[in-house]
Amino acid sequence: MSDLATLEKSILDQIASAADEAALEAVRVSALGKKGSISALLATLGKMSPDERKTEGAKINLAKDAVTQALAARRDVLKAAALDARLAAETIDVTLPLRDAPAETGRIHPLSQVFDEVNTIFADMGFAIAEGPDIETDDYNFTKLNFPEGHPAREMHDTFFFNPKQDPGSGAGAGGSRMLLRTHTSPVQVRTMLSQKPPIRIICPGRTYRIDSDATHTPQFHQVEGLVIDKGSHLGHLKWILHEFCKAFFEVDHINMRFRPSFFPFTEPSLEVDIQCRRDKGEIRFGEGEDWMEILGCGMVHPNVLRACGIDPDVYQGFAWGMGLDRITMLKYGIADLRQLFENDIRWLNHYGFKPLDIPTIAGGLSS
Ligand code: 2U9
Repeated sequence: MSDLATLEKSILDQIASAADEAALEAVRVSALGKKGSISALLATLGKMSPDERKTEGAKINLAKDAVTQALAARRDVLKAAALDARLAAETIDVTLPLRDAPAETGRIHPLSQVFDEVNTIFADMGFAIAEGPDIETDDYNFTKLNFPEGHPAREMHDTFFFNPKQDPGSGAGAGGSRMLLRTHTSPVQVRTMLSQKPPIRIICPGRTYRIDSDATHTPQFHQVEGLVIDKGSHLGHLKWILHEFCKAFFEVDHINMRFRPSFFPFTEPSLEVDIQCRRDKGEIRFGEGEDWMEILGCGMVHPNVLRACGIDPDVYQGFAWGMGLDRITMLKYGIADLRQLFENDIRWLNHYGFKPLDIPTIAGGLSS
């Protein structure tokens, strides 16, 4: 056997026994690469006589073609084998039990769900949602809302005040710059009135703080307040809005409401609102029964408040309301103890919480 025939046979044997594509590539490089054995033979042609080059060149090129074809054929075989191996390794067991999809895991806290429900109802009526900081000035939290100096709600037992600034003139009353944790979301309405021209239609949901801690109070709680300012706003509009809200929130077609006179510094007249209900073995039903339950406070915005916020009370009037979200969450979802809302007990949350995709909509039903 000639040297060329021996070399060709040796290369074809290596190709046939290459176990994978990487081994095959190594054989290709050792034969046809720049420093490969066949390339080296081709390089010898330059030194041969023209006749010798013709015969030897044809032989070497035949060997090169045979090697090239064998490489291509083996590559196809190895590729197909690699694909078969991958398909075999990646088969899935369709009988395995399903894992919870991400959208099914975790639960939305009932309070968060109620925030979404309330926002959805008022947004559907055309209200914008306004937010503001939890840390406020005495001025925005009290003074601009017509709380007279020395009003009990300003006292230390109600309000979380921050330390006064070093300047002795920055106490609670002096300039109203002393910082505090807002005791209601009303400063958000103040900020809105100072920055926007009427008509204004906003709701202000958020966290609020008071120094109060017992079975029915937590130092941090949640409110939603509403404000409408326009030239012809009146108590009839307020009554309609609250009536529609209560029906939508408690998901009943009919509800009786009772408006009782009350007092708040920021509204005149001021009213407290009860809804009719039936208490039955620890369960409460709305839209029926003989009992009344207080759920919110409201009134016409006091002219002093409008004036303090840059709105002329001789041109504009408005109404506002406020309600505690923790309480209406407990009422709607049958939660017996307020403190459960704040405990972050995962077992409780799995029971009372909502699925992440149960997003409340007016059309789709709020809690269904
Ligand atoms: C501005 C003017 C008026 C907001 C109002 C109430 C009545 C009210 C309580 C309900 C339960 C607070 O969480 S609670 O204890 N709130 O009764 N809130 S009117 O009136 C405003 C607000 C802002 C500028």
